[in-house]
Amino acid sequence: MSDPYWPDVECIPYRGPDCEDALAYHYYDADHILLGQSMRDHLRVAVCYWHSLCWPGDDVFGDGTFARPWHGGGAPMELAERKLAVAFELFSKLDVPFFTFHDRDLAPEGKSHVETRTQLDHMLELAEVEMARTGVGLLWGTANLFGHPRYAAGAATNPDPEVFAVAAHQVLHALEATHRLGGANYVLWGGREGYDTLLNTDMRRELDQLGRFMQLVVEHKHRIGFQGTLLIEPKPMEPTKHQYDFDSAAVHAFLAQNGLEEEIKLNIEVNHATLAGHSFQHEIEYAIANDLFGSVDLNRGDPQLGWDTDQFPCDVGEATLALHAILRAGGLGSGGFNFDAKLRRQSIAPDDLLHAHIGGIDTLARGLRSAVCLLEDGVLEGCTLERYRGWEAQLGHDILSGALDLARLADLVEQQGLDPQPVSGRQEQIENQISRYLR
Ligand code: XLS
Ligand code: NI
Ligand code: NI
Repeated sequence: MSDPYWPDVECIPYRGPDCEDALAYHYYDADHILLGQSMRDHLRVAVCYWHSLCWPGDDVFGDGTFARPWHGGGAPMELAERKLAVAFELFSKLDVPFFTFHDRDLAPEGKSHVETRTQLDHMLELAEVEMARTGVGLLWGTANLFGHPRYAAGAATNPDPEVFAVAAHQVLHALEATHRLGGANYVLWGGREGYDTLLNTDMRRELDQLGRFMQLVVEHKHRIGFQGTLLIEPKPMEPTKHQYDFDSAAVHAFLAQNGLEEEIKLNIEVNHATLAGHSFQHEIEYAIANDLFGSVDLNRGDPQLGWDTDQFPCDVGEATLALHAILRAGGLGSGGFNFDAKLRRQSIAPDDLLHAHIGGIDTLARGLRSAVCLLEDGVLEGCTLERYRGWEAQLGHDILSGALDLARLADLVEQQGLDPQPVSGRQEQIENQISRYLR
């Protein structure tokens, strides 16, 4: 057992908004009941293994800045074991119910496929012990199909079928690992499933390969009896110029084309929504409206930078509107809020990792409290219902039921002399009302 990384920190307590202690939750009171459910169960918070434990703080211009003791000075598997101990120290000190991981975060790649598998198995055994000891569960697992040079031209969409096969081997084991750890979901993020240039790309062929890959994963999920939800995480670009899973609508079309709408849902990431030119709320609402909502990665971009900066959330208004939509749709189900978020490279103090998560979780908790009040008072329901009231009357029914064809509809307009009058959308009034509800 290695030494604790935060020896002076106990489990982060809830202390309320007036407490001055920065190492405390000011809004996230895990056991507090809202709408008949604890905040813990409403939010299903997860900490991600990769940015928080694996990433050294490098970027395309510079080396790692973090100097984590478990990043060097030992054999790869020894470092993986040290990292696991710190990971569970972090999860349990933050008192979060879940974590998320890629296969390669947990165990490094070996010299052969068999060694890779054996190393992952060994780490899974240790993870099982830590999960039992701390009570931390797995929100989702995934496979890293973008880091190794073999995946430079994609995994499932690679021009070489041998790369497809190696990716399939990797996903089979990552899926089985997730199943073994009792994961609630399994995520497929198409990191390099796209193109850098169309000049050498056969798009039809690559989309067919991706469809086949997803069908193989679905079949295997059922074969092993994995009860969790399969999720695709849309992202428009980066690292590729264009990713096929561009946004929720593009993934929706892909799923429909491959008959997979009942099998695969969406993991919506805030920063990916904005990179695609949408708002986070848009992606959530689109997924809900099409029965595709699965889970959330709650990391934001920077309004002035056009890339995936993966920052911790701090916008209570944005969290409120997302939670409002999710609660109205019946809650997260097997999904959760995963902090797929990175520190800034200058945040090199050990406790920066704690502050970052505390702030993100408190932002989410404020969003939840505000959304619950909005819902209880029916603020948005009221004005939306009112706006569509006409569709509840005879004309609306007759149009949608098919009772009127185009010609009869046109006749009716003349016979009844229809003269609909514009009504106010009241956007500013609604915005003011929401702002009064922010907690
Ligand atoms: C990258 C993605 C990635 C997925 C998991 O932009 O967000 O972190 O969530 O592979
Ligand atoms: Ni993500
Ligand atoms: Ni991302």
